[in-house]
Amino acid sequence: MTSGIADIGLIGLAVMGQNLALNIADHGHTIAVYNRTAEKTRGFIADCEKNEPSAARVIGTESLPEFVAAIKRPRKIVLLVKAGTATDQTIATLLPHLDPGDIVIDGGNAHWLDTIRREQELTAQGFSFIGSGVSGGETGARFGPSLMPGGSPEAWAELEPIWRDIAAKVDEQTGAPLEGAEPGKPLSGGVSCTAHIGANGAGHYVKMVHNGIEYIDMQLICEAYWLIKHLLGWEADAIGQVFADWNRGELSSYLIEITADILQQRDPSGDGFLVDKVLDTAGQKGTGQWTSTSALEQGVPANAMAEAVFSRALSALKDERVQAGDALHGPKLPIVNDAPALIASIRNALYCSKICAYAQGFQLMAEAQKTYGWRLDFGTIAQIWRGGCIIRANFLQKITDAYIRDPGLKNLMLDPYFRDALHSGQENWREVVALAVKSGLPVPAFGSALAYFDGYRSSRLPANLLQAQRDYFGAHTYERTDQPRGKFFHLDWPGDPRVQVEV
Ligand code: 2AM
Repeated sequence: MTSGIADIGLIGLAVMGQNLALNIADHGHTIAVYNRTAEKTRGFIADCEKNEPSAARVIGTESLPEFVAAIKRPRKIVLLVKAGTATDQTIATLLPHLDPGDIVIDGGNAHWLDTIRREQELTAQGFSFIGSGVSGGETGARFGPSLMPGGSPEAWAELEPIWRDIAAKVDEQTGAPLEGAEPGKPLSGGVSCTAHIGANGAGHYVKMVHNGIEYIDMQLICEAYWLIKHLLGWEADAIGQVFADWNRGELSSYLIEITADILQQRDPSGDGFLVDKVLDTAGQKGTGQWTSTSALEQGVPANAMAEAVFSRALSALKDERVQAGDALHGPKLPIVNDAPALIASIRNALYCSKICAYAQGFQLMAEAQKTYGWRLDFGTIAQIWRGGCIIRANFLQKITDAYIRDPGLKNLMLDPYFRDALHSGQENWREVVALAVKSGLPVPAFGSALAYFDGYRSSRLPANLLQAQRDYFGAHTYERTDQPRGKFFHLDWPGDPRVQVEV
């Protein structure tokens, strides 16, 4: 087959695909684009010609042979089609047009097991496959996403120059995201928010955990907002001011920043603030659920992450909750007089809970690398989340620092920086959770994060009783504290200890 002039190709011209294509073109790379429905390609090319400084580097194609012929070999072809069967269908129609050595890059939100399967299938046929997490939504895709590629090192070496160019950038010294890119004027300099994550599905797994962390980060912020609203009775804009203040300190992050904006937004179609009119039912697309399912399957205690998913599920039961609100009664709300003290306590509760939530996310990745045979670099993962993506935050630099201090760190909470933060914040954290419980205000994420902290630091837990129960009804055996690990015993309960047997 002929070799074309495009440096890379892209299939799937929905919003993410269009933005990523423009980002690639803005960085001086020629890109061929294709979409199943050709009208979309024509519309995109027409828009480009009208509005985009880099239009000359975007080649619209209307058939797969034309598309493939336009790309230099070995071809790099990015798929940004709907995750799931659409990806498999697209790959199936594309493969007959490719040559050995060509590289297919899936930039969708694929399930990592699908990515592992696809990588195996394509490799067996002489192609390469990279599953790359792309985080940052439309704006990220356009001006710098966080990119989490998984696949063979050889395939990554081919893709790396373009991926480094288009990724978000952070300041080399401070790790702060660089901003100010415009159409046709990409950023120059800075450290790119991309790195080879690992083999096959590693990139999509890490992207999924990013989303799971995003769920819990958002839920924690919502609980902080709810406590201030109900315990102090403040209007949304005043609470927005609290978040704006928090955004100047340790909590500084994209999600805190947008929360301050959202809370201060007036209703464009009526009185008051828009947030008070937004229906309290949260949607979800599934990556939070995948994260929690993966934690359950691997036995990783990521309880706060799961609570964030369950909280959305509970929120969706709006009609039931409205009925239950009449039927089931809680305590009266207390009057809190010392607003500054309460706000400072909630801030500490939020920060401590956030540390636990991230600790859970990193524990999950640590287990997954054993399960799937990856070697993940946690400091680098935190680093590439510093720019472009939804959970970008100063905090992530602290995580990178922690893994630089100790690459074998067992749990983030054990790092001196995070340990000190937990020690100094925990009194407030406990007060806030206790006050919420007494007031009947739900704080599932604050509470489960605290339970994780207390459980993790307990050298003994009541699982002694639990294991005895298991032995009682199911002869599941137990180990003894006064015998070496690995020796198992069974008792014919209820009975005399003398009939205990080693099994
Ligand atoms: P379309 O414009 O032809 O619908 C997001 O839905 C993107 O995925 C769109 O570009 C869409 O193409 C593409 N897509 C969805 N299902 C597809 C399929 N089965 N085959 C190819 N592309 C698909």
